[in-house]
Amino acid sequence: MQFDPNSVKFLRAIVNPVDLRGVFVVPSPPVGLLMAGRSNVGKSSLINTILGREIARVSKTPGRTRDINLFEFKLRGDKTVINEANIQANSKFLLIDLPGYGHAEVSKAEGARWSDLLAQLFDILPPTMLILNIQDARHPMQESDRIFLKFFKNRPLAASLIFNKYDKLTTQSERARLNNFLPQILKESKLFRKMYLVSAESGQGIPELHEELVNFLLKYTTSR
Ligand SMILES: Nc1nc2c(ncn2[C@@H]2O[C@H](COP(=O)(O)OP(=O)(O)OP(=O)(O)O)[C@@H](O)[C@H]2O)c(=O)[nH]1
Ligand SMILES: [Mg+2]
Repeated sequence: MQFDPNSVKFLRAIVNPVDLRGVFVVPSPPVGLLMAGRSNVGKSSLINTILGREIARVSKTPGRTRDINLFEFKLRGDKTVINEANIQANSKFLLIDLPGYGHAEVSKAEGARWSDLLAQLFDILPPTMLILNIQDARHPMQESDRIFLKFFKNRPLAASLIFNKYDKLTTQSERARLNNFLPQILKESKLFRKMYLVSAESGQGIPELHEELVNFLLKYTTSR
């Protein structure tokens, strides 16, 4: 199974976090992916790479994605294999692009708005949504990342950590530095089921990530 680029649709932008209730507090909660990370780490770029379609706005100016953007997509099955997964192929999945956090020029009011949004979001986020924390491979686990992780630390939610812009680690010693740090991150946070080293730009590491995402999505559609 793969992501079906032709099925990708922008649904809407949410400005008021209260409107999240209409998305999650429903009889059949959505199955999907939630992208969160510091400003400019490449969340929107990764969405486009994962979905195979230029749908999320990419920008050189940090803090570009200000609203909560909702997208819909489907998976596409291998037509030669008639199995349960193919039957599920018509299911619609949800992808959420959260505004970036940790932006240096954020005002106090904006910071408070962000905390309020996260508190409300993690109060109602169902376990059928996989949290993808995107970090910059050059700057792992910044203070704002640690603050973000605290919001869902004690909740029964699944999360994976994605280091994007891996292509920017051009020397062996830079790559070794990050790799040596990974076990410590896993141990320290105990939140992540998996970690990925990827580049939205070069496509490096994306097939492995695809596989986990598809498995997660199918697990929840087939068990319904
Ligand atoms: N070299 C490299 N550049 C990348 C990669 N992913 C994203 N970029 C660049 O990083 C910048 C920010 O990308 P976005 O996808 O807009 O980042 P974002 O996390 O959505 O940013 P906000 O919406 O502002 O929080 C753009 O100039 C992208 O082209 C990558 O894997 N490698
Ligand atoms: Mg963005």
